[in-house]
Amino acid sequence: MSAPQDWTPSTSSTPSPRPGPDHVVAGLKGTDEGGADLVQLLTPEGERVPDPRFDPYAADIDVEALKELYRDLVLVRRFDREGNALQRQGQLGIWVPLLGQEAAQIGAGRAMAPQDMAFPSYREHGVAWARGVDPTELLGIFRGTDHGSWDPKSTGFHLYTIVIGNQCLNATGYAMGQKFEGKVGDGPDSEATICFFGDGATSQGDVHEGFVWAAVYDAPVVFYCQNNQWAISEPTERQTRVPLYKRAQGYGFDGIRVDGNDVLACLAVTRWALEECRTGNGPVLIEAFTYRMDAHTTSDDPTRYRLADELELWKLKDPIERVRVHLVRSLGVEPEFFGEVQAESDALAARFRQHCVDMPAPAPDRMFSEVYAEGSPAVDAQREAFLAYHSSFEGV
Ligand SMILES: Cc1ncc(C[n+]2csc(CCOP(=O)(O)OP(=O)(O)O)c2C)c(N)n1
Ligand SMILES: [Mg+2]
Repeated sequence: MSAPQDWTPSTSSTPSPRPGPDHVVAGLKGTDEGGADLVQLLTPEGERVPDPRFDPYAADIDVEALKELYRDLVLVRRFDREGNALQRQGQLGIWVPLLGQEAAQIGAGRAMAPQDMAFPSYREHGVAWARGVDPTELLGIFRGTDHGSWDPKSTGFHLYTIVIGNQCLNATGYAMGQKFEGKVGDGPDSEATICFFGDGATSQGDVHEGFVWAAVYDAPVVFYCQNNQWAISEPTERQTRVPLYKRAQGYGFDGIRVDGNDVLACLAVTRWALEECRTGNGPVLIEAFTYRMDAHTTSDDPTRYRLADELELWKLKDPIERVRVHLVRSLGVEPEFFGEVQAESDALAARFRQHCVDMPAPAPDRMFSEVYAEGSPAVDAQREAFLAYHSSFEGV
C-alpha cells in the first residue's frame, strides 16, 4: 500500500487551495494503516522492533512481565468468548465482544497507575480486567439485572456508558477536577484520566466538546480511541477525511497512532501519554489502530456489510499470536507455560459461566431502588404502579 498523500490546511494568511478530489481520496486513504507514524514494537510476526522514542516506556518488560501480559490477553479473550456463548444460550440478553481488541485494552489498562481514573464505553472488558474488576461483575449489565456492580472509586474504572461519546464529557470534567485539586505535577501521587471511545464516537458532539474543554483547561486526560474500523456497519473512512489521530492538531494537543494489536506498543504509548498528562502536558489523543474481529454485538450480523477477506487479513495481525510467537522464538518460553495459561483460562470460563447461570432474578422493584439517594415521589409512584401491574399476573 502506498503511503497516503498528506493534505494539511494552510495556517498562513495565503488561502490554501480547496481540497480537490485527489486530496479527498488521499484523506480517505489516510484512514488506512499505512504511514510511518504508526508506533509498533512487536510486529505481527512476533519480532521486536526498536523504537527510540517509546522503548524506554517498555524497558521493564522482561520475559516474566511479557508472560503476564500474554496471560492477560488469553484470559480476557476466553471470558469474552464465554460471554458470546452465554448470550447464544439465552443466559444473557446481549454481549458486546472485544475479540481482536485485547492488546489495545490490556496495553492501556496496564499502563495506568492505581490513582488514575478510566472512563470506558461498553466494550472495555479488557480494561476492566486490568483494573481488577472481576469479569463476573460485568454480567449483570448484559443479563439485565443491574447497571454495573463494581465500585468506580476503588477500582478507578467508571461504569460503562452506552450513549456514544458521552463519557468524554464525564472524563474531561473529572480530569479538570484533578487539575483544580492540584493533582497534576511531578509527585508520585499525581493523577491522570483516560477516556475510551470508538472511531464512530469521534463524529459525536460530546467528543468534540470534551476535546475543546480538555484543551483549554489543560486537563490531564488521555483520549484513547480504539479505531476498530467499524461503527456497527459504518466504516471509518466514512467518518473522517483524515486519520483520526491527526484531528488532535486542530484542538492544539498531541495525537499519536499506535498499532492497537501490539500490546507492548499500546502499553508504552499509553504510559507516555499518561505521564504527559500527570505532569501537565495533557491532553493527548491516542488512536489505537485495531480491528473488531467479531460482530458489533450479538444482535449484529457483520456478513451483511463487510467482506470475509477483511477479517482474514486481520487474523494475520492477531494480538495474541504475535506475543506467543515472540515468547517462544525469541525468549525460549517452554510449552508448559502455555498449557498452564490454557488451564487457567478454562477455569475462569467455567467460573464465569457458573456465576451467570446462578444469578438470581432481581426483585421487581430493583430497578427503582437506586435512582435517587433519598428517593423521589415520582419514582415512588412509578414503583407502586409497576408493582401493582406486576402482581396482576400472579396466578396467571
Ligand atoms: C448517542 C448514541 N447514538 C447512537 C447509538 C447507537 N450506537 C451504539 S454503538 C454505535 C456505534 C459506535 O461505534 P464506535 O464508536 O466505533 O465504537 P465500537 O462499537 O466500534 O467500539 C452506535 C451508533 C448510541 N448508543 N448512542
Ligand atoms: Mg468502532
